[in-house]
Amino acid sequence: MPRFIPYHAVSFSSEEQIKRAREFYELFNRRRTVRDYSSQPVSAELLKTLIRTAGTAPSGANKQPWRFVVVTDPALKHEIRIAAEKEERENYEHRMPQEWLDDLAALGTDWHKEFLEIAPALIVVFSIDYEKEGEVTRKNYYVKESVGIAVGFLLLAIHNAGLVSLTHTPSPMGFLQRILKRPVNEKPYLLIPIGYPAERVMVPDIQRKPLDQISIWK
Ligand code: IYR
Repeated sequence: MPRFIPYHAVSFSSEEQIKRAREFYELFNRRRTVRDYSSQPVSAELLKTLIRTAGTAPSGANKQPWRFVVVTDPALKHEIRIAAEKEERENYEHRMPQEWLDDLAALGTDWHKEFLEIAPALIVVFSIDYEKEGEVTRKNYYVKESVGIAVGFLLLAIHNAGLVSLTHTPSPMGFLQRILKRPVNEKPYLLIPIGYPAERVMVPDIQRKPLDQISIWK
């Protein structure tokens, strides 16, 4: 028999609801991906709370198929940077088709990834497709969706705390499993540098699609 406990919704008047929804939107509409970091440290205490928030995400059959590996050790960050730049250089110079490079031109990205060393912390997110319990293999469900939602929560928690982040996707990412010594059932999903922006940081002038382009009402 499943065990159920009472759920108490947080309740607001409709005015409060609208105000809270607007404020939430305005706060997160200010979030931008930042690629230039200061080396100012972020406390472990703060990082733990941000990861706890990510861990509140819903997941397939509540398997919570994620692992957040926090890297602050300069030698490890250096090793990750060298390995990521090796792959990314190959991507930018040989593997990415021209159309992709053209699409990235507006963002000004290239294979140099200094931020992997300068940012005070990297959160490397791993997705877990299955768990071994002795001889038995138990698989997880909707792993990509679940981890994606958890990362969304993490990005909002980071922004809410006045920090900045970047969803970095070095490809292929196998080197993270090797450098961070994670088991074979943990697959690198995303690498998130986190910290404070460099002084006078600039971000690309990009626009968000308006509501009528992202929603359909019937
Ligand atoms: N992984 C590369 C390239 C890259 C790809 C996309 I799609 C972006 O939105 C940004 C970058 C990199 O991290 O530079």
